[in-house]
Amino acid sequence: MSYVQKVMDSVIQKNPGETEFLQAVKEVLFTLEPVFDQHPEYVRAGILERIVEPERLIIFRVPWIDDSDTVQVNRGFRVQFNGAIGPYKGGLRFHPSVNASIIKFLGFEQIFKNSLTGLPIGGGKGGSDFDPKGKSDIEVMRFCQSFMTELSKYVGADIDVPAGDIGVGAREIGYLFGWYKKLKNSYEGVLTGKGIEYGGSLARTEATGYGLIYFMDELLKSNGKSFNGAKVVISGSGNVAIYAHQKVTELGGKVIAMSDSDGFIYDADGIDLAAVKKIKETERKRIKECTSIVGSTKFYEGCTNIWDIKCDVALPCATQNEIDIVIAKKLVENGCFAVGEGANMPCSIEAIDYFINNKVLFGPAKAANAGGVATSALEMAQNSMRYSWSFEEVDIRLKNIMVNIYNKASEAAKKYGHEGNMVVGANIAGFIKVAEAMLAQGVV
Ligand code: NDP
Ligand code: 2IT
Repeated sequence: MSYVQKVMDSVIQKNPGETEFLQAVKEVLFTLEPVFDQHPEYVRAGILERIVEPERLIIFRVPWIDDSDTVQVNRGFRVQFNGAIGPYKGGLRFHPSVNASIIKFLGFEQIFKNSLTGLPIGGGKGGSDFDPKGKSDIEVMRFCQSFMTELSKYVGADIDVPAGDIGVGAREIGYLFGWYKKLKNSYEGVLTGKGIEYGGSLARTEATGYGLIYFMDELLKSNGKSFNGAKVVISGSGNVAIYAHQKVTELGGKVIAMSDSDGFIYDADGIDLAAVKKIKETERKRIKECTSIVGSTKFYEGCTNIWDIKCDVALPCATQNEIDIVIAKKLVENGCFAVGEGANMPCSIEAIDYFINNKVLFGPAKAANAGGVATSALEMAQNSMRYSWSFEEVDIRLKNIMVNIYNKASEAAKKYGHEGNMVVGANIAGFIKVAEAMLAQGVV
């Protein structure tokens, strides 16, 4: 039995039923096999055995009172997965599906993604099964305050710096920041994704979507293709999806469909981004409402059917496991030549293998969506300096980071015998930096 298989078996045995976490570990581990042939010192130091075990997983009760004076209880999580190269860093997800498996898969992926950015940030993630949908602002505030009352014991600007993810945007970050400051009497960069007025970075809002397109543009250009004239389908209509749309359009592509968990909207003339922003960002309504603003836009129920639409480039930007092998086959059959993961783990392992075997240009999440956390690290840098850069300065840095990630992943793929395979390249490049840091720091 191979070394990697032995470690995988032990992870399966220690984390029963945690399907998302096991999927994320499996996807990484088997791509690392060539590394251990060249680096037996990693095996001797038990790097792999240590990296799959979170340094800490904190689970806590979050009680709060809703608008009808009823006590509600949610469950809060923070996983501090790996702190070898910097303070733990990663978003908070508020969604009813959140559990330990989901938080651990996200935290595990974050280790390698954060490493790829080239910036000093370790891997972490957190969240709650709280559902912000349909809650009043005051309910969201009460929940955030209760959540932070507990979380504040474990985070800090040099310890662990959370940010947004699904269900956590500027509103939630504001409430969380305000409560941390009150509890600790400390004005520090404990969270990123803050408002511009109180320490946020320009371009953080746009960063994940823009970064995805900068990465995919590099991948397309290196293979003689471009976004110019391409038909693009984007799932989701949240933070990542909206700014991916904006950048695709700037580069001459046409986004013909977007979705939320109810269904998708389609418009052959291109989805009107202003309408989506009004409905989703300003009014917090459902995507089907866009049809009342733009006559040519049609709504269809069922979010996974979005992948039946014929497109050149598919950008899953909603959630994990959106694209399975059946959908992957459909996309390839319809002529899709590139897939970029804006969401975390939106494609199953079988789907990824199918894309790669069929020469689809594939941008894996750890590389392709790293622009958000990279810009969070730039926010941390600006907070430390007590200074702020202009939008253009941050955007140029973001673009350089995404191009560097592309180059690092390409070089690692080539060096370890999988030229052109961005999955292998991103996993190996991300892993080696963390492995070297762990080796240097001894068994901790
Ligand atoms: P938002 O909450 O802003 O938007 C999420 C979007 O995805 C919504 O349209 C939502 O629809 C849809 N969605 C969420 N869960 C499901 C589900 N179970 N089934 C179908 N649709 C769903 O989140 P973000 O845009 O921030 O995050 C999207 C993805 O990108 C996530 O995978 C996240 O981890 C990843 N990501 C985010 C980064 C960031 O900086 N924000 C950075 C890197 C990755 P509905 O409103 O109906 O729930
Ligand atoms: O998945 C992710 O990289 C994020 N949700 C962003 C994390 C961050 O700290 O900005």
